[in-house]
Amino acid sequence: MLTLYNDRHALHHGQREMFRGEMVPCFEIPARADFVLAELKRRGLGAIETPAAFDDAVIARVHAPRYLDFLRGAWDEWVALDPANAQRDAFPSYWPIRTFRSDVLPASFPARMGLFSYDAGSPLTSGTWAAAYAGAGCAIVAAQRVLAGERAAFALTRPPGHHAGADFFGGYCFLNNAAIAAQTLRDAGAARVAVLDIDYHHGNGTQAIFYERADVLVTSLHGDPHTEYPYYLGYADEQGAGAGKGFNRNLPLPRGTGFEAWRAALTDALAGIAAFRPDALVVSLGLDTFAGDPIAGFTLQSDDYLRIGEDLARAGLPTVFVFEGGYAVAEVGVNAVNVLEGFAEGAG
Ligand code: SP5
Ligand code: ZN
Repeated sequence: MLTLYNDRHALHHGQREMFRGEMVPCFEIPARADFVLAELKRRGLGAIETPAAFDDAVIARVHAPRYLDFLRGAWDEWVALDPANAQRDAFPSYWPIRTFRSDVLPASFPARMGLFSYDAGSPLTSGTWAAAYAGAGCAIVAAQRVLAGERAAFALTRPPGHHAGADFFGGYCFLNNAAIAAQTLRDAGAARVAVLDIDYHHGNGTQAIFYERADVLVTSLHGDPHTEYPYYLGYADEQGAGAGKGFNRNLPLPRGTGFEAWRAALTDALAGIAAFRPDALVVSLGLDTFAGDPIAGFTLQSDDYLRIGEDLARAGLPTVFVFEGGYAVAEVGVNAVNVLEGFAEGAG
């Protein structure tokens, strides 16, 4: 399988994140992508390329211009607040919850940082924009290559994307790579695109971006938000709105779910996708469903990821895989490549 690798991913390198009142070492670290790349090479799964250049217009069709302006300049504004900030990751301190305005763009950088985010767990670093932008390029080119006839392609990038909405970051995500891939497929002529999100956490950003659209079906399998991050979205009764009514599908599963029950939900998800008759599939490939994941609660084993790849191949669709979560760093390479190899074998 063709891989589009973001060779700038390590420019995003958060040190610590807020967790229950203390700053703990980041889970979303550069080594994650390094392990996946090393495993791809070790198993010789296919060509690995880095896009030299790409047309970035689609990014502004997914994300709001004022959010993109903010992200592009955020690090420089953070350092301008205080030169000592050059040694500290940027975090929001204020958020406009209900009753506050979001139409006014404050001059204050910390105020804008809160306007464009929803948690304190997603450090913004000196190279976050460069890494996220290059990663979006990998998603764009992966989609283009699939449209040009590749059976599948894998965007190997970080930071991840599925929690990022049209105008906010959070959940370690800044640009929504899966949404950007899906929009690229639509713009190039795919009439209907399905996004299947198998990260442990609900893909709230992807859901929100396509919630009122009937051309992109979003389906997500994830830990029940009653107890699991991102808590405020991802429930089964969220089925889309307006023209998008019926084109969003959430399959929340209880913490502790094992592969048998998880796979039954995948079968259900794939049946819904088949009924939609999409021209292409985007898979938000999170590996934090693994039993050994430090921040998640399902119990999948490494071999199970081969079966997932085989099941996905049976959908018979041109497929773009986008790397999302997965924090058992030493195993994330094997688990990711197991999905891709299972798919490649299943696709014949
Ligand atoms: C892309 C992705 O998987 N984002 C996940 C963001 C989760 N952020 C909240 C993490 C909560 C950390 N819990 C630590 C538990 C330590 N035992
Ligand atoms: Zn996740």
